[in-house]
Amino acid sequence: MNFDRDGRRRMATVDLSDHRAQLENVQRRLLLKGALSLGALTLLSGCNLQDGDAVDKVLWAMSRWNDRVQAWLFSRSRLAPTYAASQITQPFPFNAFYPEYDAPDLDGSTFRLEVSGKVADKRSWSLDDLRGLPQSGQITRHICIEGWSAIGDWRGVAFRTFLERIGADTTARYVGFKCADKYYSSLDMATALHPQTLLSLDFGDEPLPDKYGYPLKLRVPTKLGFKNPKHIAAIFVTDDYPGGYWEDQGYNWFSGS
Ligand SMILES: Nc1nc2c(c(=O)[nH]1)N[C@H]1C(S)=C(S)[C@@H](COP(=O)(O)O)O[C@H]1N2
Ligand SMILES: [Mo]
Repeated sequence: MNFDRDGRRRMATVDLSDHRAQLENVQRRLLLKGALSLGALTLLSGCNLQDGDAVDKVLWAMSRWNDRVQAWLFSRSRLAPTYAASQITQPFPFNAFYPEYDAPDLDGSTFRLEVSGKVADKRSWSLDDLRGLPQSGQITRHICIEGWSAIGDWRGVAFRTFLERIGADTTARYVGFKCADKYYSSLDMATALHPQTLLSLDFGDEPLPDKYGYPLKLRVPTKLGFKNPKHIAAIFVTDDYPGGYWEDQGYNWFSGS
């Protein structure tokens, strides 16, 4: 805007046609910038993102890109730290998308773990079948995205051993988990095969208590707590991205710890 000597406004007579493309470009960039900071704000304030929203699309694309970079950086041989028995957190915290008194109370005698997808042997497994496989244990730190961590003692079957027994196609991309409480999650195959990924039946010397995932929990010390499904009812091997309960609400899927 220009002003004449008396302070009155005078319209600029610049021909904008030369600049139109450039202006549109700037406008687009500002729009994107606005969308990103709005997205960041939405994340910080914990609001739900709307379906089909442009902000949502940008953020999901970023998160998927982030997954690829993390998978690439992830070392198959890197081990999570282990701890002494004296360092175990007492009492170990409970967490789920419901209060502790709603934890499923399952009957171990009739329990069968279902297996499906890209595997050679789809027969289901009883708890005795699983206890018949070689057992091992770990004392590791569970880290919850909500801001707490605790050291626990999980024992059971190396998940790699289980995948070998069912003849899993280990060139498939994902292993998915369906839980008795409607929770679900999934892992990249490299993490499923990681030496510390454990199909856990026991917490210390005892079968997993209800609140910690009876009768089966996948213990993944290289991942955040929400990628450690409790009360596992079914396992499937697939190339189709299975997502997860929190993953589908925007938690980053890879979530290494
Ligand atoms: N089936 C099931 N598994 C689950 C959850 C859940 O709500 N249901 N919550 C996850 C989250 S966010 C955390 S932190 C851990 C908590 O495990 P804990 O109760 O043994 O501490 O379980 C994970 N696995
Ligand atoms: Mo968590």
